[in-house]
Amino acid sequence: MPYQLPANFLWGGATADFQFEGGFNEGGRGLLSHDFETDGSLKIPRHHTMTLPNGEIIKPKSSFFLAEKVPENAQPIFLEDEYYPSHKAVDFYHRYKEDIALMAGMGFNVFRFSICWTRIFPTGEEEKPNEEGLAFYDNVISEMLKYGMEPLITICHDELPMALALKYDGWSSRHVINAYLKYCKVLFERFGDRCRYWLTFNEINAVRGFGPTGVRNPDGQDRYQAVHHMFVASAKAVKLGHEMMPGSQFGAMYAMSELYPASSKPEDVFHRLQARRENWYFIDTMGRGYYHPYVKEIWRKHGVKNIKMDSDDQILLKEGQLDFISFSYYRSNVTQAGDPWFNVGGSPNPNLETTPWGWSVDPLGLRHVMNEIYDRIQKPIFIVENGMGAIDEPDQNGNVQDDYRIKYLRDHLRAMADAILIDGVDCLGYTMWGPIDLVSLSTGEMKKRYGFIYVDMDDKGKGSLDRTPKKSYYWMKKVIETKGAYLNDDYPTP
Ligand code: BGP
Repeated sequence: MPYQLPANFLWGGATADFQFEGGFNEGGRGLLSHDFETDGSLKIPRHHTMTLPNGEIIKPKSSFFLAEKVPENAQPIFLEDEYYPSHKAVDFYHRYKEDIALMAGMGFNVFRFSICWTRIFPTGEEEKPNEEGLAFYDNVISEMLKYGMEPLITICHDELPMALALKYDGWSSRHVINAYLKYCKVLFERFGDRCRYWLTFNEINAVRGFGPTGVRNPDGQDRYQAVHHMFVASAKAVKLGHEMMPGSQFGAMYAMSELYPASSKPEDVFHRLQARRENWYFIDTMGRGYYHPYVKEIWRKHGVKNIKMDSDDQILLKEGQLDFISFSYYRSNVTQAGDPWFNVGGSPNPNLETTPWGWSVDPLGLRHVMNEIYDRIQKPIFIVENGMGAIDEPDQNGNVQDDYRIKYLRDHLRAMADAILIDGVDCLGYTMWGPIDLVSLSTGEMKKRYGFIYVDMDDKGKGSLDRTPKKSYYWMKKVIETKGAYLNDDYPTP
């Protein structure tokens, strides 16, 4: 079947504030938990820098997948000999006009970005929002609309005002729901007339650690309690958003790698079902509006004794259901009976090639995931992150010939088109992760690049920060221009 996607299909890119903006102490912005995260690599995990009352420095691991405990009396501290990538990131804060123009040059009709909570409420609890922060996003949105780019706004991308983390133990407290709602209301008031698509949380099924949730003991009981509060916060935001902005569309975003049983042994296949439910837990509850019976078994496995709920929480979940389901897809993994429950994501798929960061490349897995979600929830879906983190070496003229990225994207876009055109999946759009190179979330590196546009900067923030389109930029421009027809075999492929 020829690849030709509907005229209203949304094509674009996706970013997150603390990986992209920089300007961490400008415009009245308050501190985020991420501001205290160092850089790292595949071998050396990123860490927070903190201090104890006796002056001792501690460095808890900041990986958002791992549950690392943070002592109750630890306070964040900046150390002179550490590099903190969020502080400068790649400087979108000062270069947004140039960056948006570059993205518009590829024909993007959507751009997903996240609003930095502490630009709007520096500690999360001020009575009035910070006007300078609102003005920044106002300018960003106006600039996008100038080029016909639809905003897709992530309200909270794995982040929390540091003040809320320290004061309330983050999302383990219901107080944070009120702070989040206050923040949402301001965004809806200011931007609601111009922004239709909203995501309440990013990868809510993956966030566990202190960085994104502010929970110091993110195991079992506390984690699932925090997640319940996030479910309620999301539902309230959706309800409020629908009231304040008729016609608005709400999603939340889930990390959805493909997951296969390691073999056809019944035990492995059943284990896969159970491991997958660790993700369905989030999508089902928010997408269908209620906790399913299987959640009891999940709580039992994680040592959860009791989730405290207010009497109207269940009604809220129902009323604040999502309009669409959005997700990130990068790779596939395998799982087998006996794998520990903290490793629900599985291990790299041995049948596939991997990226330099060990992520298995699996385009068909994307088609499978799209079908799985759509079959289950029967609401439109939106692929809001996908892409290949690779090492790009500019040639002597400063150009990057990234044929490997073109191949990765071509194969994934074809799989996506198959799911839409052959399987009948209702998919609103596709936003490639990091259209302009930005800081990696998992490792804090700069050399793990995703972009169509090269940024001259190294892992320690050195470089001119100049932007240069890569070969993939011109390729993707053609794909968008032809609404996917450029994916057909009659066009040149690398
Ligand atoms: C997702 C996050 C993004 C992003 C992406 C790529 O988990 O939502 O913030 O960074 O993954 O991951 P990484 O940056 O670790 O390569």
